[in-house]
Amino acid sequence: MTADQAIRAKVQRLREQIEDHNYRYYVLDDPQVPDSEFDRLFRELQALEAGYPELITPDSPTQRVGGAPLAAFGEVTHRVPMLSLDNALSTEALADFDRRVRERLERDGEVRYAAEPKLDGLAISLRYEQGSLVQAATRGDGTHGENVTQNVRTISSVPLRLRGSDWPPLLEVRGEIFMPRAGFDDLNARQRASGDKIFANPRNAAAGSLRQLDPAITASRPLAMFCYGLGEVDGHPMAPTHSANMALLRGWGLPVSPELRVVIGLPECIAYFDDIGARRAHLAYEIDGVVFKVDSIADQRQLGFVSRAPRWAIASKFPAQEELTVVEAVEFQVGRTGAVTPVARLKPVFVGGVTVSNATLHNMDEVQRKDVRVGDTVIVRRAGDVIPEVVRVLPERRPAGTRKVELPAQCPVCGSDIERLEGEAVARCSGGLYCAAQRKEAVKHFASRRAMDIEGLGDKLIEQLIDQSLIEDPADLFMLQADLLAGLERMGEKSAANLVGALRKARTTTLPRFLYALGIREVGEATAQALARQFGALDAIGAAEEDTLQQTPDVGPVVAHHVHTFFRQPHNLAVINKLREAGVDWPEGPPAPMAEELPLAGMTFVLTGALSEPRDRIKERLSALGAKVAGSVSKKTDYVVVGEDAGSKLDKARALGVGVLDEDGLKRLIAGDFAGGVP
Ligand code: 5U1
Repeated sequence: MTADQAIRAKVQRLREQIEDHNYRYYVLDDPQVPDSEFDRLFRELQALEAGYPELITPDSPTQRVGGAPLAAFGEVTHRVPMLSLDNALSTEALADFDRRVRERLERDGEVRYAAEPKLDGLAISLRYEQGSLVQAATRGDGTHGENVTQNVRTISSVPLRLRGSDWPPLLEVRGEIFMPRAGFDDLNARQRASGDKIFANPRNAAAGSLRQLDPAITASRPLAMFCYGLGEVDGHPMAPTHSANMALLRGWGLPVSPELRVVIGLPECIAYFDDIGARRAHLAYEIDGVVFKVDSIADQRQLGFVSRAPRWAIASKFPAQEELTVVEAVEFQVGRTGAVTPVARLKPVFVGGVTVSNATLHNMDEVQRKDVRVGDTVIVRRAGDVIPEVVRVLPERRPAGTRKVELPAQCPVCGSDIERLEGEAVARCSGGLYCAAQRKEAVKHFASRRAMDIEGLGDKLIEQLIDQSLIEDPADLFMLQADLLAGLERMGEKSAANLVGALRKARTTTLPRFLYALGIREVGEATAQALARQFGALDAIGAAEEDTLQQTPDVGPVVAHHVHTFFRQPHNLAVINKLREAGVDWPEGPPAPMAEELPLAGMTFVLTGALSEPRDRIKERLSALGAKVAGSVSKKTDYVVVGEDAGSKLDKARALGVGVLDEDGLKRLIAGDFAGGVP
């Protein structure tokens, strides 16, 4: 084969692969590879076609927007085409975009951009005539989409009629239909329970739910929508900027991203991208980047389009969150409470901005459900700071001779029997503190920031201390001498002396921290605080019977049972005595007033923005006064406490009429005249 023929063959092969993936992704809603793999093939084809433009054909996947419409839905023609976006995969690419925009506009100063997250969903066009929703259509190939009106009407966030009366008589809005994470998890749990298909990610779940021929099925699926653009508009002037247009849409009752902001120039674009990237894992829905649009509509007109994408917008993408790799081994890790977790050891792969070589398989039910085997090619996913996980296996790539993964009968660390109780997903090593793995995890938990907060005592050091039998339990930590510590790996005299100082300091603690540090099953920080408040003293908690323990707010029979059992184990009591003898101490007192008598009892706070103290400390203080601290704002929230750069939570508080306090206001509230009630 000549070099020319080889290139032609390569181009042809790439087109076939892309078409095949496109068909599975867009038509069957059943992709075989992650987006990153598809993007890679697409970019490879684009690069080859750029080098050999004579090979470009009108039917190349690079020359069209999306997949073919499903035959069963009616076809809709988009009079104003539905565009797609060019991608920027690096800061340099974003800077190039900004430079091109400024050059084309012959602008000396900075450009104003509208910025918002790029949702991982399905593009949609809604047509309102005289204020009523008359049609909803998918993008399809950009000019012809599918008529999914009946299905979209079932999405509660899409208004069937616009609010007010100053809207254009003809208004087409474009946006994204998506499935929030919580809804996705619920849907998959329901699908699993009924033995139906499990969706690989919220995007596929949204697409699969919208493309149902029976609208009753769509109605049962938790879909949502945000609007991000306009199509055909007639009979009424719109605003001169994109951001103002979005504000108009919002006013007419259409959902628009609460994260939409106007940013000025490249540095603010980058700051916005970084901020959304940092908050990405905590958003209620999945996003895969940020879209920047030139805000001025006049500037947008001047910039125009190139084939399928506008010159005035760009999608800045986050690094891929899903990648393909191979399972090299499946091992079993033992946690603090003895839980035995299967872990896939992977051929290292760069995903979501880091190299991943391990992924959790959660428990044996998951291993069996996903049927992960050594040698399998798998999709691994890493979202934000979440632990990487195996999404699914690619069965067509399974080599011959693989075997199902079995739960070992004995603990891989201490050899004790592994038990799996009837009806429980989790298997446990029965070795207790005999098991070095459980001891290591117990000591790590004991020393952690929210427990005894022993500065400088990292995981690696704890592992050395246990492996070399220098400590048996947390109490032994307080006997450690600087000269012994200085001889350990990665330790010097200075860090050893610092650690001894930190241990001395950590001896004085609080009862809630000490209780939490003990690592009693199901006793998190909030429960430890509640128990400490209820009983006032450790011995009183240890002596309490299960029904007395249950009188503590939020302590049910399971927690009460774990606490009761813990204090009936002689080895636990021995460790507590040893800790007391080593000088670990905390103030005790009489039982606190009943929870409902506390000054902030029954109140719910939400903390947001950059606060001057760690959130944990503020949370601790509010809990001690009887308040709850929630993660999101709702009508039930009493106060949102705002620090600097507070974002969407502050907006939501205002929208719902929830009280807003700055830190001074909170201090006044805490220190204030409770007898007179709270402001
Ligand atoms: N957030 C957002 N996503 N998204 C997708 N904005 C946005 N704009 C788009 C697309 C395809 O297109 C514009 C050119 C209207």
